[in-house]
Amino acid sequence: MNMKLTCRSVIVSLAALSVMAGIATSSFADDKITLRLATSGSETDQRSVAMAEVFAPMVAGFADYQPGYNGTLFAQGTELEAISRGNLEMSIASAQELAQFFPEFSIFATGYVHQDAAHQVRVFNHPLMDPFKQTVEDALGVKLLSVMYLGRRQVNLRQSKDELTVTTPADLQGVNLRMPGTDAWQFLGKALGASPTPMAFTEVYTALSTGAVDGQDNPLPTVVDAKFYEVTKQIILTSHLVDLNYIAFSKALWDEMTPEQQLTVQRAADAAAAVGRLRQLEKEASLSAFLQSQGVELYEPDLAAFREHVQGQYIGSEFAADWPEGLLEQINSLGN
Ligand code: KDO
Repeated sequence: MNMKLTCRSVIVSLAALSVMAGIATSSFADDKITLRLATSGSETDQRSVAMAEVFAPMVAGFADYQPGYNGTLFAQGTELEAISRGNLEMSIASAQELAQFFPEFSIFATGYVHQDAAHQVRVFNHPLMDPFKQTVEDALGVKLLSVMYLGRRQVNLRQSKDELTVTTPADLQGVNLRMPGTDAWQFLGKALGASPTPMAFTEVYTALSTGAVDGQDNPLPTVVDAKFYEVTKQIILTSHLVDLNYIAFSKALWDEMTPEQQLTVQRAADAAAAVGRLRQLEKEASLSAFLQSQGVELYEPDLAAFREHVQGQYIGSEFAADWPEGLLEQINSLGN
């Protein structure tokens, strides 16, 4: 993955591709298929923007892209079942949600495993991923098209650093940390040393503002996009999970499409994921100064202590028991 490509050069070349795709399929322009995408993310989140700016135009020759943001189409965590039942065509899914159906997916949601965005891409495109993709298609009727970069998750607290300084996981004992609702997320919250509270993403801002929770974890771009900085005072740069999402697509709909349409949808998903990844990385590298200007303190804890403690929690856990033999070593071998 040439991560040096600028967003503009990628979009310009993709626009040319979408024109060709449009020409190639203009004869089907009348019977367009509807592609509703459900996400709990906002319209301004970089994954949403990339889908609207890159994916939608590339498939416009035969498909009408209709995104539903902020959980308005389906509540967070219910999207995959909706696709499986034929009530939805696409979602921005997570390994943690897939782990609810297929426990072995928890390895892709394990703290301190993926090293960076490029590692995520190598893992998703490696043959080791094939049985995972096949299982999801066969058992759930969902096709995982591409991997999206969500970013390095950090611990974000209401308390100021003076009120609560976090150096090691022991300092998070008793902290009521909101985590998304699935078991894999709750386990990660405990592995960090905190007391996790399950809660949908769309409820987090209010819970932080009222003190219903002490904090949440998300990458810096999400903290800014969701305005969590308005109701929190510190960010501990744990980078405990280099997080990802998958562009999930209805397998039943995929099987009805022509090979040309399938190729265009696959290319559009890969292109949107690539543009979103570049933009998210750019944002992640540039937001600290803005957050500090908003009164949020950012600092690194004892990263070795966090890494050792979190990894120690997974070894021998119910989650690790579900991982295919040798898979963690394979994933690690694809790292830097
Ligand atoms: C969240 O709920 O904290 C999370 O970051 C989990 C992700 O898997 C993903 O669902 C994300 O929310 C949403 O896309 C909102 O950014």
